[in-house]
Amino acid sequence: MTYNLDTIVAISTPPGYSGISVIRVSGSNSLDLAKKHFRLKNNVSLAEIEHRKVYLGYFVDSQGSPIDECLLIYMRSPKSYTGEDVVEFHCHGGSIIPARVVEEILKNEGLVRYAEPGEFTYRAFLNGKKDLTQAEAVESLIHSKTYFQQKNALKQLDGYLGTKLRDYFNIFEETRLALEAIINFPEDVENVLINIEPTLNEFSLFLDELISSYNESQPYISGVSAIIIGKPNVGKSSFMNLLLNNERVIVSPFPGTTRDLIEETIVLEGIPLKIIDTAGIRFTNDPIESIGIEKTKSKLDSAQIVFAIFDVSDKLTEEDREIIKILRNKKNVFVILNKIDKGENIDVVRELMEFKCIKMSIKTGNGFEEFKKIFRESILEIYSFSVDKEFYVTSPRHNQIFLEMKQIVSEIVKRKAQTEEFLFALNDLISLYDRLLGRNASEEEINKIFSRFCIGK
Ligand SMILES: Nc1nc2c(ncn2[C@@H]2O[C@H](COP(=O)(O)OP(=O)(O)OP(=O)(O)O)[C@@H](O)[C@H]2O)c(=O)[nH]1
Ligand SMILES: [Mg+2]
Repeated sequence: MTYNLDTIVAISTPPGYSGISVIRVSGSNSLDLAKKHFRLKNNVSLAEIEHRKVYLGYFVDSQGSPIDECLLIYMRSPKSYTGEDVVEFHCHGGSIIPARVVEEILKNEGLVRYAEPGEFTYRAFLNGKKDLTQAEAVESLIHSKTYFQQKNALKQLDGYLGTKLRDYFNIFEETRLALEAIINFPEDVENVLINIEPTLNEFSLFLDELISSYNESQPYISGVSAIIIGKPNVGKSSFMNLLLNNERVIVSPFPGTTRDLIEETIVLEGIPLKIIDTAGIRFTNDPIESIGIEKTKSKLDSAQIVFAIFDVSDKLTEEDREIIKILRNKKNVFVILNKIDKGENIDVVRELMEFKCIKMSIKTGNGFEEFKKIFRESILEIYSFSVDKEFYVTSPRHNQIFLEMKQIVSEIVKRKAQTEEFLFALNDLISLYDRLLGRNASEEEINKIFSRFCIGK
């Protein structure tokens, strides 16, 4: 994407039936376009449009015929999202109106063109309204799947990273200037004492915190892989359905119903789970079912969490014992003693005591709340998430920069401050900070970030 001064337009709300739809225009022709396409209720067009005032009227085509009743808001440069003159038409949604509004605006050839994906935010970044981490936060916020992600993205949007690092980097910058003077003009500069070590040490601790927060946030961002296993007919697909809260997987009273792997993504207690329902593990001559069982075993190897289901109302079979053996080699196992509504065989409970067990009736939903509670507590323990940090790094790009900063800092604290080597290292550190905020990020890097955006953002 290259920046030019074209005025751009796009629909900023998703397509489809909705109460309202927002059409956003940004650039120097916005105000003229608003004057041309907006009429007040009494059919009078506005000679002057005030900054940040809401007008009720009509969006009209070039002949002055109304297309929709709408609200108009004008935000004068630089006090707008993009930093340019911005006009928003809040029209009704649906398949016709937003498209017609844009179509009419685009008929003003040479004055306006359709925006590229992410172009509004890109302009906000180039006009200094947002640093790169804040621009990235817009995308994270929109695509948040969990409250965790949303909460962090909002802090990032607020400029958390830039603000937290600014104080350190002001000191690094001053030090760099002083060092340059000392090294380049030793005669002219009085002996200045550079004592940057305490700041570096403190900064190093802060980096540790950021880096560990990234590792901790990963399960909450990319999700955790989970698998449901058990012999045929114990209720695996019923459990998957309960988690999905719908009838996605076929359930039947006949063993062997699920023959292939069924994969879904759900959010369970704030954790995104990529969860697989499997064919029951048993000894079978059916070649198709055997393939399913082989696949189950291989998926089981890579799964981070296992939900193993047993029928607590019946006796354990050879197949159950096979599964118990497998479970002994797995971490993060949740054993579900299902069909408690049909009765409880105390031998089953005893044989499975070594695992974290939850008695349940998947059919009636009894025990599901208890299951979720145990799941939540264990997950917090497994992913060391007990201390709530102020902020979690969630972007791999940010984490990579912090790792590189950490490496430089670890090396320079060992060096003497008054040397050229120290100055070079300090330069590298500062240029990483600039890269983080997008001040000297490569065009390729910037394009990669904004290509993830959708039109209208
Ligand atoms: N009574 C009772 N029946 C249940 C319970 N959970 C599941 N079932 C029944 O058990 C039968 C098998 O359920 P499924 O969910 O298909 O079991 P599965 O483990 O996926 O079976 P396969 O795919 O064949 O391996 C169905 O008739 C369910 O209605 C429960 O808690 N209590
Ligand atoms: Mg099944």
